Amino acid sequence: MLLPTSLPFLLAAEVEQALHENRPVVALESTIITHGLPRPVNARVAAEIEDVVRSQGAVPATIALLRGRIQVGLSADQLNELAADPEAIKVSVRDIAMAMATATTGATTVAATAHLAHLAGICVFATGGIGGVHRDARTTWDESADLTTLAHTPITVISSGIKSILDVAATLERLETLGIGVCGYQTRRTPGFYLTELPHELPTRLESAAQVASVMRARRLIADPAALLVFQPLPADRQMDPALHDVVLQAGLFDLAQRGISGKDVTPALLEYFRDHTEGESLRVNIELILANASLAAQIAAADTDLDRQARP
Ligand code: PSU
Ligand code: MN
Repeated sequence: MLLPTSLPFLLAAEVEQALHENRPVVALESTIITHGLPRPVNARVAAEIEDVVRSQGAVPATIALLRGRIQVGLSADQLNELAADPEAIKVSVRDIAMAMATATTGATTVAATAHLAHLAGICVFATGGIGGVHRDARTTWDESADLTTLAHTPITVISSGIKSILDVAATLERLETLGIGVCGYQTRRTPGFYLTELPHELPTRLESAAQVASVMRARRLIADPAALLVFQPLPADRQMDPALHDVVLQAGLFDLAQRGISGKDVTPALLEYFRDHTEGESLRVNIELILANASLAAQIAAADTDLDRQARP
């Protein structure tokens, strides 16, 4: 199934063929599987995400490092193995080479997935929520490497906006400073991951996958070096109860501070706190939004390859 190449990664045959034939491919991150969702539900969800991409006519390429080898596209067995592995580490861009050289198994964050997907020639990537500026960044300097990587990685990322656990206003400012493209999918309000909308306005609203593909094309023409973020909100009747959300968030931030949790453990610990204190609501919402994003990503990837085909004589 996997073909060895001279590239630093192994490309699943199906992914390689789709890229070669200019058919739609959607990259998927793996940290959400190992660190964002609990075992054993994570294995089922990882497979469902891939199924949704396929049902929309695109080829899924989940990215991870297996014993130090970068894999772009995992087999069902590899996906299950990764989901079940409690030792799998969270790999951001700076960790990729370390993991390669030490034969470590790790799951890639948004930053690392974006980097590797772009290296493999994949233009569209789906995730749950991107990282950003944490609420206490003024003292901790905790800002996700997702932001700096996306500033110089030309890929389109479909997510549910900025996680409400972050400093949303600061994250929007940083996205502007870093020149990262931001648009709401059929909305002008910032989606807040668990929540359908936050009060913050977005600079642009796009209406369709075809329109997103047109923006992608224009960005290529001007050699825009940054990513384009497409924020898709959950329907209002599917979001987490905002009152429950606010209570759990405050308690969770306090709990993390008490336990002295910092660095790369913050995001997984806060997501876990939500899971333990919302009776499954955060898990339901997390799963629904990632599936919705995978579906939209596949439609955008298809619109992008269509446009590309039309543009060629
Ligand atoms: N959103 C989720 N679940 C996750 C993440 C985001 O719903 O597990 C992961 C992504 O991989 C993202 C990372 O890149 O958290 C951000 O971590 P940090 O804040 O440490 O950069
Ligand atoms: Mn961090």
